[in-house]
Amino acid sequence: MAKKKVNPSSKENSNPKTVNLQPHTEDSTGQMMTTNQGVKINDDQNSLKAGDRGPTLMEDFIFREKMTHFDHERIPERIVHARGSGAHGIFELYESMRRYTKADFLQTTGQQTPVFVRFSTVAGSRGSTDLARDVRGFAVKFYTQQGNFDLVGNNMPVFFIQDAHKFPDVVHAVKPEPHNEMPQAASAHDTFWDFIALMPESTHMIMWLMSDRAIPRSYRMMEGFGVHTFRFVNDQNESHFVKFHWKPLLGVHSVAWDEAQKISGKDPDFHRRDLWESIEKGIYPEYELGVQIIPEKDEHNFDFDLLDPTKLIPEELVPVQRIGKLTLNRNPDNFFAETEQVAFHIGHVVPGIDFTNDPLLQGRLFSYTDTQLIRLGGPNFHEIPINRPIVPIHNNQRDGFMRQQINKGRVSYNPNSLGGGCPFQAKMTEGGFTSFSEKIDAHKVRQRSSSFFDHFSQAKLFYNSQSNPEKAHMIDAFSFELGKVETVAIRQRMLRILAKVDKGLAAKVAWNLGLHVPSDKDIAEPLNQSIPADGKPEDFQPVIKEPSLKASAALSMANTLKDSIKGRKIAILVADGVDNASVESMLSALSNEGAVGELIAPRFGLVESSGDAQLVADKSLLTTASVFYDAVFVPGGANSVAFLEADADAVHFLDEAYRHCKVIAADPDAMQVLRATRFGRKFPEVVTADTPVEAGIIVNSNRPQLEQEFITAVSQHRVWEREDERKVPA
Ligand code: HDD
Repeated sequence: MAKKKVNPSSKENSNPKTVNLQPHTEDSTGQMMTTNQGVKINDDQNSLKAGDRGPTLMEDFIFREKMTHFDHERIPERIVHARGSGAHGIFELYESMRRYTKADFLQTTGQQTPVFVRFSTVAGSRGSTDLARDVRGFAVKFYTQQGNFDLVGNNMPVFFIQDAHKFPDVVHAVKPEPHNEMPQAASAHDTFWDFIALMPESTHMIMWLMSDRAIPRSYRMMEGFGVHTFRFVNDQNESHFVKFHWKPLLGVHSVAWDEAQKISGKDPDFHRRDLWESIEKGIYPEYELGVQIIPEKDEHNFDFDLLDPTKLIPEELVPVQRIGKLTLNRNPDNFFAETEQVAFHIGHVVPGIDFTNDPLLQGRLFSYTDTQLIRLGGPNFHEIPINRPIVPIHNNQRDGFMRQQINKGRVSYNPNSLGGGCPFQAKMTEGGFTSFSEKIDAHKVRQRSSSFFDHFSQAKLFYNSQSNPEKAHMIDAFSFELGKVETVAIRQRMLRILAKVDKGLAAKVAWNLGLHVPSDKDIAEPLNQSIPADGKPEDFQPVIKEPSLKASAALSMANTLKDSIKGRKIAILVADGVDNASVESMLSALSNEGAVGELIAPRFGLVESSGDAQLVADKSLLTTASVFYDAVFVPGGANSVAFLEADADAVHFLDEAYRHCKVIAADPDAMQVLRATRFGRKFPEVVTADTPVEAGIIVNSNRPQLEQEFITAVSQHRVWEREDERKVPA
């Protein structure tokens, strides 16, 4: 196996996990082809035959080896989160957490820990679209000096169910229906909403799932959450409760639903490509790690249960402290070896981090190892390079399929005298893991605490916290999803649940579905829901209460960071005769802000500019579409403008960008291209610096002003208010 050459002074080599992966990394550059036994291969074109037209010989070990390996290439995909994309990176601590935890990687300011991150959708298969309306996984493996710590979170801070016992049910309900395996990567079907309408505890999560959070613009622009309440334990054995957050430095942004559906067809790898290309270009995705810390004594001070994973702690009640930064700076060398074989487990913790009795968390502690056993084929999956810790492993576990480690000596038990008692157990002071000694004195029961029965107050809090455009998107999302449900009774049941969150929301969805708005009497009726066989429905009804907060700013994407266009993609529509100076000036203004401008021409090849310079088209109108860009610029140049104005694809490009609320800028002499669109028919023919056209439409004869206004407008992400009046049928 040829080792990949590493420059000893390179950044790659300073990452301990990259160094740890090196002995397992192969690079065939300049090498001869061999069998898996290392025998050089002379002919990789033909099998061995009895005569050139005769049968293949059994003896052909080269053919047999090649074919057998190929026949066994596939492994089972993950039961959930099958579709994912990974990246390597570094976590750097800003602020020591020593007061709260003895976790080594959270002790010293400036300390760096290598990480591998996998983002995913939940419901779809491995080859499904990135743009499904779905939860996104955000799983981080920290390779710490005390062993691996996995923070296996999502981009939503709550979950569908309160008890892991219901996980197979919610997953069966959302996956394609078992009789006909439809639909793929979509929750818009009967079985999902049948289950949800019978599970009021899902209501809060459903609000998140029907919000724009479920259709992120990029993995770089979404939050992450550990969801459960965990524990930090310090070296005095004192415990604090902790919630983990990831806050993207580019803010939290989404695409429009119509855009998502189109991207799904035109580039189902959209998020994967965005992550890959950003890292290749050095525009590294960055997220700050936030913690909400709650002293043990405050456990019961909230109007919800800290152990209930359908609840979040509003940031107004417990602020999020940002304690470090995650930077993703290296793409994997091999998708299968790294992204597919990485095995996360919520039970991979290090001293200083511990669990709580959240019943969802407790059940997850079983499921993750169990699933790797079938998916990765046996108990040695921790030896797969991407899963290995950067510290050595010493224990008495032995053998099993695909064992890699060669354990020396005759001893594989403890206690022993023949091995000098090795490997030793580590004292607490030596970093030995000890579970937090929480006192438990209880009856063994299959029950749920009544403190888990408030299913609507935080769903209301979430809805009330949304901006008007966000609320409108949620109404559309519910209407779309329930509109795809064929069983009318399920739609009706769901409307009753929505009415308990917000009557206006229920009324608007009911209108779109052509159904009656649930009456007050309907709303007051006990809910039909899942209960144990001997349970009385009245004992299981949700507690109806108002949220203690009216709204929480952190829950709305409208309040997110909007100060940068770093990593944004801007389309520049050009044709022969385009004003070269305008294009160059815009490209450099964008690049100074870390954004990427792409020239889109009617066809590939060279574009002759008005200044006789030749530009190279990055994309042609045939191979790309407005849905891949955050904004559009139309430069001047008489011939280019005349061509684009008459080109249906160029006009459609602009109309669609407008429909998806994107910022559009143009040189004043390109005004006629805008006037050829559906939205620009009434725009003035002449625009100067003093005549604003419309929000999000930037035309200005003062060039520096035009660029500045464009950059500021793009940093605002979208002009959602434009949706109030749907002018364009795109
Ligand atoms: Fe899970 C994968 C996140 C509840 C059982 N889960 C998986 C992944 C993420 C999450 C991000 C993909 C990891 C990767 O990229 O390889 N899961 C969550 C979150 C949950 C949650 C944030 C609720 C707070 N999960 C959950 C429950 C169970 C599971 C309640 C079962 C009791 N999850 C699994 C699994 C998976 C998984 C079946 C499939 C593949 C894998 O583990 O490695 O074990």
